Amino acid sequence: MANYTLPLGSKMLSKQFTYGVATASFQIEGGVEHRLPCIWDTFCATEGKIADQSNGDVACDHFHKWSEDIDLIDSLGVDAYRLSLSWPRLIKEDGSLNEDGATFYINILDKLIAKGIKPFVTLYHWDLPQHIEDNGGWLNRDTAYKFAEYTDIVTKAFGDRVHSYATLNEPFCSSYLGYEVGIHAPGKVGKEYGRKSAHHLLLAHGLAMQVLKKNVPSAKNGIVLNFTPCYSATDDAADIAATQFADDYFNQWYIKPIFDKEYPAIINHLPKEHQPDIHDGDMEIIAQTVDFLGVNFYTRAIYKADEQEVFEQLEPPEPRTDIGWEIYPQAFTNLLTDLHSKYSLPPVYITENGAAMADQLENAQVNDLDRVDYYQAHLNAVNDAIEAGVNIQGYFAWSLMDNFEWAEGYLKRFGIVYVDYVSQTRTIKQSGLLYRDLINSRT
Ligand code: LGS
Repeated sequence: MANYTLPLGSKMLSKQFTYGVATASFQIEGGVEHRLPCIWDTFCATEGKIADQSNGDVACDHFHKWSEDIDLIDSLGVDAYRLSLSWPRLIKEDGSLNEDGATFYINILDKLIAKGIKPFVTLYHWDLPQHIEDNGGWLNRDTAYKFAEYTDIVTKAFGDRVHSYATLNEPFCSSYLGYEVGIHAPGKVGKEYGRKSAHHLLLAHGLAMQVLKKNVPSAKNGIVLNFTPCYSATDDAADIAATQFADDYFNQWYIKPIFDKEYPAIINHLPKEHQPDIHDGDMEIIAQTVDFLGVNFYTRAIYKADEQEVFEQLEPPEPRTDIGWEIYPQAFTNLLTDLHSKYSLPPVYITENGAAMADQLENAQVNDLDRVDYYQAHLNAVNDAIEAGVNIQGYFAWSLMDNFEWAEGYLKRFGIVYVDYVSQTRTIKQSGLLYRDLINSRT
């Protein structure tokens, strides 16, 4: 394909629509000796947790290459860059600001601003300081208050440099993957942990929103949630009900409290010991108004009823990406229109969308036509949602560059820029070149 195409007159072809690229601190920074240990350092050091036994000690060495990386971002012509902050780099064990950590990010923010690139900053993209985990992590209610203190300190240090703050990235992943099934850090396993940690994460979000409103009222402040839309395998009533349960458990659980001030009704069907500890006033704190909602989308999931576990997820059909997730762009449009009809949404940003593909670097080029197809289809899926009336203001490709893909280590590549981890050379892939062309073609 010569170019990403969108229908003539699409809002996504106007300069009002924000295009960006996204990364996260632990996945790209390295520079491990300049920060406190976090739960992902510990998890990576645990036998059998990371597919290639790797860790985030060096990653893309962004800690040293940040300035060139911003030049690279600038060369793509994007309007915005979504990055996350490393809490263990910014806050010392006694709770005070680590000045060197603050300087690292201030330099980044200043260079972005100088280039006219808007910083979209996520305060928590999963790298919890290990000493906080040692105190119970997200199972301890106090962590929510610690997060609000961290938010207070960094927002004061950064002043008005940040265009948009997101409190959390994907609390589903932190709570369910990290504390219920244990495939992410800190690797705890137990149904009694999932909902409790989720509640403390959402409380952390609400408390941090209060701080953001006070300290940086002119920034656009909100949260980033991930959605894996749930489809029933058949028209059978039992399968449909099971799928509905899965949707409430995995998706609605994290958004409904924010916009409707309550958890999905399935909370009453969970055993008492699996339910969160909700204190008086918590739901009001969680349901602060947000300036934007960040939506991350990659794929859908198909379910059928299961007598023991309520629902069972089926093997994803073809076509699939290199990580095994089905490519099904229609679910993206449906998700966005569904959210729009269920909730009274603020402006929406697509804060992540992208695909892992088995890239080959040949003659200093990566001809990733499979990823190009993915972006082409998903950009159009977003356009369809806009046409259907959803207020979507921007789109961020995940990711700027290949990086540490959590439990998959460095084996799965999501970048629109290829990273050679031996030489730390960056090469813009075909998908990235076309992204640049799309962005530059706007009027
Ligand atoms: O790198 C992460 C990307 C890659 O895929 C990023 O740090 C996260 O914010 C985000 O979770 N990311 C991601 N998520 C895809 C989740 C899809 C799960 C589908 C499983 C059903 C088959």
